[in-house]
Amino acid sequence: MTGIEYSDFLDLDYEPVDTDLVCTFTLRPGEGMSMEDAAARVASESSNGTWAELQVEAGVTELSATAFDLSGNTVRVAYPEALFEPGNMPQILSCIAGNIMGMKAVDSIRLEDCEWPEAIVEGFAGPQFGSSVATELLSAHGRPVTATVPKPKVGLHTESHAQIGYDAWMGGVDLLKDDENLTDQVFNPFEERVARSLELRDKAQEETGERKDYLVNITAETDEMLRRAEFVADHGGKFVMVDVVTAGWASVQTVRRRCEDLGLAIHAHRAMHAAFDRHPDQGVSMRVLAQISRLVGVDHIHTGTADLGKLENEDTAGINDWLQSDLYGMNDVLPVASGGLHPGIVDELINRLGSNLIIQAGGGIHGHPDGTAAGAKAFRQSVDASMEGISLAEYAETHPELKVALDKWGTQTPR
Ligand code: CAP
Ligand code: MG
Repeated sequence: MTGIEYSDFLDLDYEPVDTDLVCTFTLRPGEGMSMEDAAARVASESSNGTWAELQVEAGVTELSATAFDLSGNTVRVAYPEALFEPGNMPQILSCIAGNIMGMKAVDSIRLEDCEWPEAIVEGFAGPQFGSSVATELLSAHGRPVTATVPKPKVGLHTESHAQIGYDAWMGGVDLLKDDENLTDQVFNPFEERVARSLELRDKAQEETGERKDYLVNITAETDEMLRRAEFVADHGGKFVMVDVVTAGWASVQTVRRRCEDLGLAIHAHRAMHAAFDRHPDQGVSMRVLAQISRLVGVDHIHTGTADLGKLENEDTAGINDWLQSDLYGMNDVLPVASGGLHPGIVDELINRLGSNLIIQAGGGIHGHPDGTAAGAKAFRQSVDASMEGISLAEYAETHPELKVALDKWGTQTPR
């Protein structure tokens, strides 16, 4: 037997090994604590220690985490891979973002970043399609995919909702998307909406010669999500959408498995992410939420608009780079820019984020003075102009829908 106490979890000179999961935390020590004291308690509580000194069997200490690389309010913690159950995201998060988030030893703590070792990555399915949806499932060759969410968010009846989808597809948008809080309500029942929208999608595909599709929000209790995914596949849809934070990571893993059988791509909406990532001192960063999303296997995820939209953003470009970087051969994730976008800021958005992207607009299409069909045209025109390297103002001279949009919204970022 050997004793373990807090000081055993701190080794400022520790050099992580390839098999460690390394997490970067920002923390503010509790009253009367040094950074070293607080960091050691974080490593202890998130691996195999507790407040009391313990006598443990030989071998147990091999599972201990080590706090190291302390600088200002930042510390890195290395976790040995044997601490984790392969493929179990809730278990991993109960370690690295669990009790430590509320311990008195820290006034605040935020999980900023993770460096994932190969063995942990291999335990997860990862995205089935990732960026390849743009050309494998849609006709977006060499340009961003475009998407639209009907507004108002909820309240539209099935026929009007589907008709808005049709108008948007006809105007040049690739994807119709359900809003995050539209699932199966009385005013717009799930099955009717899916059946009718996919019928109109087929019509729009025939009429435009472009592949079109529908991001169907299946968010619900897990078994019900699986049933809804099957319904989408049975009706010829190729995409489902899940509110991944509110639904929970374990349920996304289950949905991912079924979507492989069904050949469906998963669009991740991140509603509620800001409860974790908005406070700069506390919680879990969007970067880490995006990493988790890639591991559990979503194909697209909302990552913000690089400060061009209506919502607060955290380092959209850096997160997108991570989503598209190499991760032991795991597929990438196609990032989604959304929230307050309209034609007048699309060129700058592409400038900041590149074109391997889904660009999504609700109000910026349906709020067009001449309605959805014109709004969709204006939106697509703004994408085409940006890809051709022509200024929006110049393109608008020969594209009246874009001109009307620019006259209305200019190049302002809405609030
Ligand atoms: C956008 C949106 C999306 C947000 C989500 C909305 O509508 O449908 O849910 O983009 O935020 O409900 O606000 P608008 P994020 O185009 O009308 O703004 O993408 O940052 O996760
Ligand atoms: Mg929405």
